[in-house]
Amino acid sequence: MRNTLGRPFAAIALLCAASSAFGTSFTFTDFSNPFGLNLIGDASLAANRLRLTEAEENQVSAVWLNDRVDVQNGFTTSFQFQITDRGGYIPDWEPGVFNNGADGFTFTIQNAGPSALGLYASGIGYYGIPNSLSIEFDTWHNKPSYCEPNGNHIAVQSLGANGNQPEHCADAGGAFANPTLGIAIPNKDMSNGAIYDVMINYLPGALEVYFDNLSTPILTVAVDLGQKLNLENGRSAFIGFTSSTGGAFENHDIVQWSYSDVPEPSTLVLIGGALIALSVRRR
Ligand SMILES: [Ca+2]
Ligand SMILES: [Ca+2]
Ligand SMILES: [Ca+2]
Repeated sequence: MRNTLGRPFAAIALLCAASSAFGTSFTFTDFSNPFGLNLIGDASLAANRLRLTEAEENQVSAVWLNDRVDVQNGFTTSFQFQITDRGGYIPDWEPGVFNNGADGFTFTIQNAGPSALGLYASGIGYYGIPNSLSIEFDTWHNKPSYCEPNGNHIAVQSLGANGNQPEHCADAGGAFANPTLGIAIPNKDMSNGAIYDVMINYLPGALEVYFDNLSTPILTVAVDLGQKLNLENGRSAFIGFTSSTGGAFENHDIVQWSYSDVPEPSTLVLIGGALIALSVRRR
């Protein structure tokens, strides 16, 4: 619930993307100006937020940054989400369990393309996207074949270059291996209408996911994106969000989002040189 992104910025969303030589860094303090974003499917803007899906049946969306970013360099990304107005179908296979509202959203890294879109409902908008890794914030307990622990979990999902899958176990028929690299159960209800903070940190070999508590990761997964996925030039991919609803639904809103490459020492020197050059030119 803390706003770790700090001081209130101007209302206009700010996108600062330097050339790849200097890394990529941007902050959307809100989404009044969605410059640089590709909204696909049912994604929309509502009250200066990125509304991945609204509280209606059978929605599916993706939102990608227009240009690939160098993820393999390492990055940190932070966002706030809020899930509201849950409703629709209530599951009948786990009586007494409060699980209405669906299906959740993901932060996804993919090199399938700038218009990639997965399946709705249990697919959370990432099911089927090849060459992807998704961190799902899953708010619906799908039937037992999905091996889901409940209707409120966070998981890291990838099948490498193959189409991604939302299950948390291998296919019984051998069609796919277990896509789950890690899974955690938050002790707070992600759909309760609160604004939650998320931070995701990656360095080659380790991906950390923080939820609500930004000092201790809820999930740490051993993964090297450059080995797991076919990245562009071995380094770059599209990043963004996916989401869906099914017979049950809720608003999935991203309130703000920031991203930054972890600069390499040589890049820091280059940035220093560029800033000096800029200050000289402006005199
Ligand atoms: Ca739910
Ligand atoms: Ca799941
Ligand atoms: Ca689910």
